[in-house]
Amino acid sequence: RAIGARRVLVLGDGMLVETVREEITVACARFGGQVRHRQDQAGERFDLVLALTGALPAMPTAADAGHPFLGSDAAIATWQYGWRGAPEALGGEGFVLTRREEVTVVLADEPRGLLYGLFEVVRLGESAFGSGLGAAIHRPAMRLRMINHWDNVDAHPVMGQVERGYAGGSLFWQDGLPRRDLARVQAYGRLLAACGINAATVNNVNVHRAETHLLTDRLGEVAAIARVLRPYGVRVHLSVNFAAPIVLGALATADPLDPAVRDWWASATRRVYEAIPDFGGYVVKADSEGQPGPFAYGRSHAEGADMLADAVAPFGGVVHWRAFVYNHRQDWRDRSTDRARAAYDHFVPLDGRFRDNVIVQVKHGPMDFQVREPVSPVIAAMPATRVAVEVQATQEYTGQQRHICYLGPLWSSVLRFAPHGPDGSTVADIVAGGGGFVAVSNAGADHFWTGHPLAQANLYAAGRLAWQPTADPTALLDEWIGLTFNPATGDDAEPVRRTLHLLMDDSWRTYEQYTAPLGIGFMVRPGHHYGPDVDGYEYTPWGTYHFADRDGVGVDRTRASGTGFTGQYPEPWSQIYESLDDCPDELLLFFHHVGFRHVLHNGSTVIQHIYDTHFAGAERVAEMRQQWHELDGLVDPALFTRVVALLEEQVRSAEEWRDQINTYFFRKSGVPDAKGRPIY
Ligand code: GCW
Repeated sequence: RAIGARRVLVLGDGMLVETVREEITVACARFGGQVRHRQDQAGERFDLVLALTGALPAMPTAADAGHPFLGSDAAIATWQYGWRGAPEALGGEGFVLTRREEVTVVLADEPRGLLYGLFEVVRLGESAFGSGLGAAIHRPAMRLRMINHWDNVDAHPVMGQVERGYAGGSLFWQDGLPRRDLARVQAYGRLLAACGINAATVNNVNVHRAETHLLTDRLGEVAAIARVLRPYGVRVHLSVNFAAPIVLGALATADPLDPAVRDWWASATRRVYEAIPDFGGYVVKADSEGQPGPFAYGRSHAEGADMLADAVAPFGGVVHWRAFVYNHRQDWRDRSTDRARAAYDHFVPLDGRFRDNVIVQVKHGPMDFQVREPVSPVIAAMPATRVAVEVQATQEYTGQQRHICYLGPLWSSVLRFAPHGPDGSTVADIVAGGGGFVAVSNAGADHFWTGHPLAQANLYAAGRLAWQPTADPTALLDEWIGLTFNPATGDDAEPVRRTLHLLMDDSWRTYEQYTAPLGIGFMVRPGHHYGPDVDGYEYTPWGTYHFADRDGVGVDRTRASGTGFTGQYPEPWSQIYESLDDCPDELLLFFHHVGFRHVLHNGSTVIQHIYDTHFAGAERVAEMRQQWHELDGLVDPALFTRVVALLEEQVRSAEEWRDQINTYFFRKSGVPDAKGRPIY
């Protein structure tokens, strides 16, 4: 409404400028405003001007004083040249937002910048038109802000249409066929642009048979999606099967050094670019959880990645090569294998051997998207390689979009982490210089996009943090609330805002409280990963995670007596994590095996902390259910009812976690709860 009720001038040409025009035209048609493509009458005034700098008059001269420029004479132009003369270029996606003589102005050098400027004005709402708006240059910290879909073409017999999807199926495919109506994909492109995301893979990193064909004979399906996302500045990338030359090309090998294999990829890639000229590149999960890779040919991951990098290089493409490589056929009796070590052990020796257009894509923690993990040591250990950090918006291990779990604070803590200590660069600095930020998508065909309507905030925060990693995650949540629960749609804004902050601000920590304690991770049911099962993985080939016995719990990852994982960190963290005294409480059991009566920095014993947090966490969820009920009648009834049902499940599940974890540790330790609460 803030824009749609106003007089707007849009200056410039290009597909994305057309998108901006279209957005404003629709808003104006709804709320009575007007949109113009040029100034028809001298002196005509506007409330909002969005202009490409190249579409502005050349130099403001005396003659321009009378020029009907933007309805506010040549002031803006003069000012604009002030910016342009400045050393800071706006870049391909940046924009200037300011207010001059009662006109709100967005200027960008490129159409993408104008699109992001539009969404910034949308975010600001009425305050974009108030005198308090200061001039500012906005530029994304990261060039690549990517979403990875784990969507399958054929519904997988175990994983379904979307691997780890909790949002009602794929936006792109259903039962082996592309969705015919791409209107939803178009709306998704708009949503992504509004969050600041500019790249997306559309298919699962586990590339099964049907999906392998997206590279060749089913490429048209990808091109159709790319066509729909393009006007929103979102480039499409594809997850590919490393064995594609065998599966699709009838070659006997996929050896990356074999000339026939290289030729095969070169010509397949050429055809991809013929169909999708702005194609982003490939994402590869190789030698990981059963996916094929270069190891089969005695080649390194650098040799594998570089071969694909050479294929996309002539077209400006990149290869995202995932560092999620570990032995998933371990023997639990073998105490020397530590899954946490694997990515570093495989990749750090290859630093400097990857082409410039290879991005090593690293999960934010050394394990697998647990509710609490240290930051992966790989991120700081490959200075000669472009590194991207990967987070999981889809809530595989954080409540599967049945639980409220706002992940902004978790991702923010990762991005702010300074691997070399407080004076060194942060994770955000490192990835901004190379590979950027990747989030596994939590969106699907669900009416509310994300299954749990409040999980939308995670998608939003992912994009916004990639744009501005220093942003306060609570402030981003506030933006999302403002954009989603809008008085224009009848929602009563203030109580909704208050209650949603109560429910969501600390929901990640609440989830942590009632699930796996003190950084230990997992304890989920094997396979689907929902709900508690303390020993579920303990004796499986996937890794052993907690080592609880009658005396204590935790994994000794020290150099002194454990797996040596602490040695993968630079100082000061290497020392901090190694030391039982210095290791932060929340990661204690990730790094150390301690007795149940070990005293934490917070003064509690490990066992009492487990009891206390589990009672507190489950109690908090019951309170959250109450608080949500206060919004009855204040938000869309369908959304209200959906969240009511999900909170019922969250309460049930939190109690189940509480009781299983508490009972397990009571039985192991024999130590009763100091407060005598029920344990079974
Ligand atoms: O978290 C694990 C998931 C797998 C996933 C894998 C990965 C796509 O359980 O479902 O596979 O990580 O990231 O490759």
